[in-house]
Amino acid sequence: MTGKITFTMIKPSAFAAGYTGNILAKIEEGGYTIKALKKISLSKEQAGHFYEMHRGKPFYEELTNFMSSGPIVAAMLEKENAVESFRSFIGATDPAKAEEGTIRKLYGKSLGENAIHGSDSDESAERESAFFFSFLETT
Ligand code: 3AN
Repeated sequence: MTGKITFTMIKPSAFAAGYTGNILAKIEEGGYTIKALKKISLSKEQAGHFYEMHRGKPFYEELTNFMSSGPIVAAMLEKENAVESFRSFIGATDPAKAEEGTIRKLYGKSLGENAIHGSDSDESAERESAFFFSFLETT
């Protein structure tokens, strides 16, 4: 049984480029309901906490520097089979390999600056949503 909730972030490069409106519109057109939404800036320490599972990997420094380089937009989304469907909806991690028409293909620049995040499991979706949103913000 898979859950109905996933978590996403519009990354600093996509926010700075002014793609937020287009990306949110595409997400809604894709059938995802926005359950919670906020624009926020992460400190490097907070970004490090969010990406804890990648600590020690070669790209961890680059990733946490980038994710704390400017505002992001965080959202909790609802749809059947949310995690899996949203990951294919946004496209492959590397925008160069992402399917035509996906958010990462349209708005991503590189493996690091790939426009948008999508949770990789129901457990991650829950943890990541709780990282950004309180109970009151999701009801
Ligand atoms: P995804 O976000 O598609 O689940 P992961 O979990 O492999 O991808 O990686 C987490 C984040 O780390 C990605 N969103 C991507 O921006 C970044 N990342 C992954 N691999 C690299 C890399 N080789 N160089 C720079 N950033 C990377």
